[in-house]
Amino acid sequence: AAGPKGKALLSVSDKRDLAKLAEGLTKQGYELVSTGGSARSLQDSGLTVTQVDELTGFPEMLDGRVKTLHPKVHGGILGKRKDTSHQEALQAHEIGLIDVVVVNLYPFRQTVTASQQPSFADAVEQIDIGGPALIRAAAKNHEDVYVVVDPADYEPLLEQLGSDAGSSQAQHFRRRLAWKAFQHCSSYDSTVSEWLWSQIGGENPPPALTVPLQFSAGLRYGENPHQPAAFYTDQSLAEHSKGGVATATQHHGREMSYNNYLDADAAFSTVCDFPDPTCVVVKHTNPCGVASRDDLLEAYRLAVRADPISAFGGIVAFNREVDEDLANEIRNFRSPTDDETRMFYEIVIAPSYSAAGLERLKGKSKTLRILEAKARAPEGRQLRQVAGGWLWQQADSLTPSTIEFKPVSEQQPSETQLADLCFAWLCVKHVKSNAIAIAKDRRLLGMGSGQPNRVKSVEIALEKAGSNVEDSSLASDAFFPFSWNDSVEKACQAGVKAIAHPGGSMRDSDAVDCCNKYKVALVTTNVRHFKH
Ligand code: 93A
Repeated sequence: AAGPKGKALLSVSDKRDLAKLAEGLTKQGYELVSTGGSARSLQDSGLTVTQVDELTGFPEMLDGRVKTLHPKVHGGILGKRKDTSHQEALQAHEIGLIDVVVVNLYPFRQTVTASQQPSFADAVEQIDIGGPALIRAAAKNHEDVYVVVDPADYEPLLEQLGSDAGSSQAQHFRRRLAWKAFQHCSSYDSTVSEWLWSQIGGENPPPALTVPLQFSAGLRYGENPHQPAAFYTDQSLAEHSKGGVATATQHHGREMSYNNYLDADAAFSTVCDFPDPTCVVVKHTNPCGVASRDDLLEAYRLAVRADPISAFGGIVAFNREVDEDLANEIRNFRSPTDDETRMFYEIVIAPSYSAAGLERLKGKSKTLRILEAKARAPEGRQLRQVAGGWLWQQADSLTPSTIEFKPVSEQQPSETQLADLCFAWLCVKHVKSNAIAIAKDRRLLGMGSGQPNRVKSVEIALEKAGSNVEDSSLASDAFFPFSWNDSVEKACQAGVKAIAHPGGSMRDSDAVDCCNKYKVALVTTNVRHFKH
């Protein structure tokens, strides 16, 4: 017979805190009903529990595929308490009411994202059917039933059960539980669907998108203080392909802000694209300092000097371990424009830190955010929101190693110039369009970003490069349009000696003529790197 308060059905894979909850329920007068493994775990804790097959009069069958899928279970959950015909039907079929349903599902995500990949059949076996049916039934009938999917809700549940079930507060609580319950099922189904999509080769574009997003953290605010904001992680990522800012570890500093996430992501994705030891400084998602050197410390010095004013308050990213010497340098570096001021950064992000390096860096300031992140290849989906919809694209995974730099001018680029062009090309890929990058000797000298006309971006990049522009190389993220004679000629006149652009403009030959006039090497790449 049911306890004086009613029946509670417990069927969980994650058995965390289960005994504590069950004890609380028993104390309050609930009879416990449970499936095989959950029942065993409760009995081991010395609790009295009814097996679900006793309740249904039907054995668990098909290797557990059918355990709770039975009218004695679902009738007891779904029957409306205040509906006489429902109550009569339940009585006629000797179905007892179930008032509390506590379920969490087979660990499907953990199974398919484990470093040890399961077989297809083993993964399929982890698709929970009866569990979601229980959760959905209880959530639908939340007017009368409490449904709990998250161990964090066990305590609040026990508290609520101790007070008036008819109060508006209790009703609000049950609605909240129901909302969470459907979230749980929906995220679960998204994971199953994403996995099946990957198993059939990831047909592109996916005809339907179901990204299982998991709440990760509330943020103080969004881009501006009047905008509420939060951070969600993508649960579909396989453990072995995790990486990037979303799975970074924060060792030190103030909590991450909305803009911090965007900037740290821009900085780390850029730096991870470079093959040699590299430092990238980002401000407002644009790389304003980039340098590659065999010595990471030297790369850091050069990257910051590219544009020290912009670097102040920026994000510094590395693609190699930060050691003690480098940490000391970051700590003590003075602004090259003002000897009195030590450089201030929002974030340092790197794939690893030596123990001493991390300690030194922590000493720079209380607020400096120190992040450790695994590199993440720019593969897979990219989603962006527009009013009323979402855009999907494959991430831009092209790097100079897969691009042919084809000379089209009389002047052929030297080996050094080709290397500089590759470097500038990698920089320009990560700069907002219209993007121009000027580089020399594996170092960014100047960049122009986000200007609505390309000539302006060229002017800004040249101005930033200043007197260093002599013998440098310039990359343009898209071809020079009709205004080529402004852009190309300005660069040539300033002293740029090699230029790379995608080519493909109707006026391409004009750009070639201009370069020939100034004895500048022009190469085309046949690919472009718009970044909007
Ligand atoms: O195989 S199922 O889809 N068939 C069912 O009828 C069923 N009922 C509950 N899986 C089912 N469950 C799931 O079993 C629950 O969602 C829970 O995750 C798990 C608990 O099993 P046990 O108590 O045996 O450990």
